[in-house]
Amino acid sequence: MTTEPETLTERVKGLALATGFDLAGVAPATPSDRTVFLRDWLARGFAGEMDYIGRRAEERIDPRRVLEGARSIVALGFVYDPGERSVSAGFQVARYAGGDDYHDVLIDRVRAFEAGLPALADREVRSRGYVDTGPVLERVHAAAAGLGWVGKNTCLINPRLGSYFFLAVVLTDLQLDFDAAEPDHCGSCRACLDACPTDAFPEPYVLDATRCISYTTIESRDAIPEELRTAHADRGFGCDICQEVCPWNQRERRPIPEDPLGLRRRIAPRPEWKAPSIAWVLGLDLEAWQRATRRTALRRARYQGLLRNALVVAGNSGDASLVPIVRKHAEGEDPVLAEHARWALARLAS
Ligand code: B12
Ligand code: SF4
Repeated sequence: MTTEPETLTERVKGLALATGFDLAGVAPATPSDRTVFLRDWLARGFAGEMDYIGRRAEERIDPRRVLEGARSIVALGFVYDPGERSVSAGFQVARYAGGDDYHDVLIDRVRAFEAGLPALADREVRSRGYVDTGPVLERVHAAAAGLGWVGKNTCLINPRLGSYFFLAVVLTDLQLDFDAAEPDHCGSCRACLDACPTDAFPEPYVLDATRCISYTTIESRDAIPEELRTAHADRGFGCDICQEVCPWNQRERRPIPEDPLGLRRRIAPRPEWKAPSIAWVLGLDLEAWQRATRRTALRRARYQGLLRNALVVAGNSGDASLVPIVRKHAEGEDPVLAEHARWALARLAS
């Protein structure tokens, strides 16, 4: 039996999997109605304080402005959910955080992938790879590359693996064969829209980030809007609710791929972040916070942000034993923390 010689695209995808990624697909490096949708989203004010998105909007809309001569985008996926259910621990941390920061772990893999391209193409290759932080709409291109569909919760969902996976993209001047997009499998389901406690979806497929718990607890440097605080419940950093209720994330549907490089182990939450108590978080001084969040994605919320979130969680806990430590923050010098602490004390008293 003879085997067909592999195409360049097949070799490139093989390299991506060998580098440690679970999913790889290819999309054209062109704008689409989906990338243009960003203008609408920004105009509606849904980015909130995330000014960086608007600043490079035109690059996000057209990837050829990011890498001149770009022809293809290789979209890469990496499953992060270690298969453990979230523990309601007092202070809940989103599944993706709490271990080694995925940006650092995966950008290393992206660089290794890029380094392997010239040998496959037998020429110099121009490429630009990103994990999260580049001016690229990763979900849009990953959907076009067949890695999954953008669900009503705006997450990219793979029919086999669900949505608990990170994305990376590599823009390149290689002309590769494009994959077909995955059709939308949401159907009449609206579990995520109904479950969101802050009503962050003004309509299906559209997220108003300013109401999303992931934004209020990680991105926003402001006070958490008072009308949203109760709905935060025990969520102290990020939120997975719109993914937890999604039928495509039910365990029996989702095999966790092999992990020969041990990357998933590194990203999995460290013991102290699996079930942190509210009192422990509220008691962290700056030095202890630095130790506990070293090389994790939790750093993004900063010290003040994490304490602010913990005060909201404390206010929602109904746990009167927290009053003394909350009172300490109410009497502290930071006005944002003091205001959140006063709110928490009032809630605990009621
Ligand atoms: C800013 C940002 C956020 C913001 C805003 C999220 C948002 N939905 O826009 C906040 C802080 C809220 C956030 C939260 C989260 N994020 Co985030 N985030 C980003 C970031 C940096 C940019 C996204 C962006 O440009 N948003 C602007 C909107 C307009 O674009 P978009 O959502 O990407 O895509 C739009 C189009 O696809 C379009 N669209 C597609 N199909 C259709 C169909 C119709 C009919 C319509 C109208 C529109 C439409 O609508 C989408 C949503 O508006 C990306 C990384 C990147 N560079 O892309 C990560 C990224 C999207 N985030 C990620 C993750 C993991 C999360 C969280 C799960 C973290 C957590 N547990 O707390 C949550 C999920 C919340 C949610 N439901 O989206 C992953 C998503 C992986 C995946 N499988 O989807 C990414 C890709 C990071 C990464 N490299 O892995 N995030
Ligand atoms: S919960 Fe239902 S509507 Fe929401 S993303 Fe999943 S399948 Fe789509």
